[in-house]
Amino acid sequence: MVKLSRDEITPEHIYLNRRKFMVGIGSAAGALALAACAVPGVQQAGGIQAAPAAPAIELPEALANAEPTASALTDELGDSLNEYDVIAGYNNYYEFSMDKEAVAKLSQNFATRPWEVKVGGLVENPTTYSIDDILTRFTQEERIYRLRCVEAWSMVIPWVGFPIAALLEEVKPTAEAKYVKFTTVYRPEAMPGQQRSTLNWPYVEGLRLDEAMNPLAIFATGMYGKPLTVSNGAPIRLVVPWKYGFKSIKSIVDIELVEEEPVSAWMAAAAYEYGFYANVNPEVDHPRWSQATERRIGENQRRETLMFNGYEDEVAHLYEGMDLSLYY
Ligand SMILES: Nc1nc2c(c(=O)[nH]1)N[C@H]1C(S)=C(S)[C@@H](COP(=O)(O)O)O[C@H]1N2
Ligand SMILES: [Mo]
Repeated sequence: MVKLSRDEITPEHIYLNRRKFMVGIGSAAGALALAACAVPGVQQAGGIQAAPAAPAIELPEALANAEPTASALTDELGDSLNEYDVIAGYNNYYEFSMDKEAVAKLSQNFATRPWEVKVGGLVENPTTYSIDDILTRFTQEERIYRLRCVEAWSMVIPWVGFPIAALLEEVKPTAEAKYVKFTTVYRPEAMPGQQRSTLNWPYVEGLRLDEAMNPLAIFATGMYGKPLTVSNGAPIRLVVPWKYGFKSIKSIVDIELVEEEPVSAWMAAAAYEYGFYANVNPEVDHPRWSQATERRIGENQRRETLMFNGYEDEVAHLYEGMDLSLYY
């Protein structure tokens, strides 16, 4: 059981194991790709910067027992990373349990191999990928992001993954495609929560195509330099850091490009409380609680919630002309 104390604020067991972070060859193409995808914290004054190059990370399953590793102790705002055990042991994953501290144990024997992800709908190249295809085909890199749950708690997590855009560029959405719909695996015999009607299973989420193409939106396949735990959504989940955590759907098996706005599992359950956009916004309260502040796991004091969870510079342009108070 995870107990949160002040002692756990500092992640002591971060190993800056540079050998595992193979710095990619500094090709012009690599540098351009990095410049185009403005990772917060990476200064880009005056055009292309030589360093840091996006480090490629390999995630063989054998790394499941490795020490957690991360390239930094904090995010770009200076906030400490949460500890590996806390991130892996305090989860929202209703397919297993509504008790955040019960998910890790209940999910530990869930099989994530073999695993296929089917990508179809309004695309030129419908493709079914095996998870091992995905791990080798798309360059995996570290992204340290804040995760802000709609329940007003948050963490800082060093994910490993790759941009959604990289996968969409391979399957080539057609001109009619406006949204991306993501679906979680349906396996009620192995997911006890799916035997109850808390939500309409399987869990579904969606993004507008331009949101999905934003460089901050990733598929995560790892965390702290290791493969994802089942509790964190193994083998592949979404991470959309400027939106409430429920948008970041776990254990994805189906991706469909569609014309109409998808109805997410949470919209079907309570559209008034959990809208399609669900951008982190301290000024728009949940009908039942304030969103102005949050509890960072491991801290005692509440802290102020940031507009778009602190990623305003990267994503505000996506919502120009929209009345944000209407898009919970
Ligand atoms: N399939 C599925 N995905 C899900 C959820 C879920 O219950 N089922 N919970 C969401 C919520 S509410 C949050 S806050 C994040 C939590 O991610 P974490 O447990 O990796 O921190 O996962 C999201 N993705
Ligand atoms: Mo959440």
